[in-house]
Amino acid sequence: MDPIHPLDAPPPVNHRALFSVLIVVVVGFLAYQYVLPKSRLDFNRGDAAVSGVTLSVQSTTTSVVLNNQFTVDVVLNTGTATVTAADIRISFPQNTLQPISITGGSFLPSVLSPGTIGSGTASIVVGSGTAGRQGMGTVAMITFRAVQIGTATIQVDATSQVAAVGEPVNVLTIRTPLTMTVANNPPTAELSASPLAIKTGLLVPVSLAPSRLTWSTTNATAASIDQGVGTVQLSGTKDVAPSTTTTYTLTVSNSSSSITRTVTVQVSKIGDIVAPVNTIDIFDYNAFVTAFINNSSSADLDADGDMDLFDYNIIVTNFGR
Ligand SMILES: [Ca+2]
Ligand SMILES: [Ca+2]
Repeated sequence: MDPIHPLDAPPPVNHRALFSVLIVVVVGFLAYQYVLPKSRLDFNRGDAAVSGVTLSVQSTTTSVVLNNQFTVDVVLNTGTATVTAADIRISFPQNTLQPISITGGSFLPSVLSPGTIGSGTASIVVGSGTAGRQGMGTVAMITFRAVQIGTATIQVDATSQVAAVGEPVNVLTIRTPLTMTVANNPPTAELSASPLAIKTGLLVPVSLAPSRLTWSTTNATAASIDQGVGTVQLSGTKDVAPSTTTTYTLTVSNSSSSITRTVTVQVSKIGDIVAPVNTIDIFDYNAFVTAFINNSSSADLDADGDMDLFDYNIIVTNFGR
């Protein structure tokens, strides 16, 4: 027989190929209907306990100045859970931190129980709304005023609870506190001298006053001045009569920090009227005599209001020194 089919006959049906396609379709349908949904169900059922669910107190800084306010965040990390709600309970040292406010954060935006804050404790209950949340975000913000120098640890209480999809019990496993340091205000200080320039010499009349240092401070617990002055009150005055130009440094401190302030008392020789400075020579003598003739007050070297032989005595006694 001729195995060649006539040209006008239909092509032979490939039964084996059709059967293979049918098998693939049936297996795929069965897998879609039963196997894949079951595996998804197993995944969602959460047979293994969730882990890594953390409430932590966080802040951009761990130091605050006394009497200032600061805000910390309570941050939830959902770990492997899908979180729907959190009952957040915080404790803090009431001697150090004055409570101001607690509000809910954006991560669990529904406030289920309004925030309450009092001496040493704060709490709020927040929920996710229509769907659980995964990831990490702020669930509460707490504002305090620091009222005592020292350290203050803000704790997430063990009574805090977190609820998650598929979990009938509290899933909170990690609670992380935050320790803030309350520091004193930095001290401030002012230091001045009057007059800023004094005269000295072999013959220094009593009427030529020394320079008076005057200082004041705020937030300080200790103060001292160098150049032999030593420990001083937190504000006060002290007369000084250095023999040469001298810079005085006031050092002021408290438990947090210290600062310094300086002032320079210029000292020149009595009778040194004109340049060169600190040399009493014929030009100073000339300036004195000229002022004396003109009855100028610049000839009153001992500053007693009179221009007389005592002024003349000063310049001749110190001449050449
Ligand atoms: Ca001179
Ligand atoms: Ca005089």
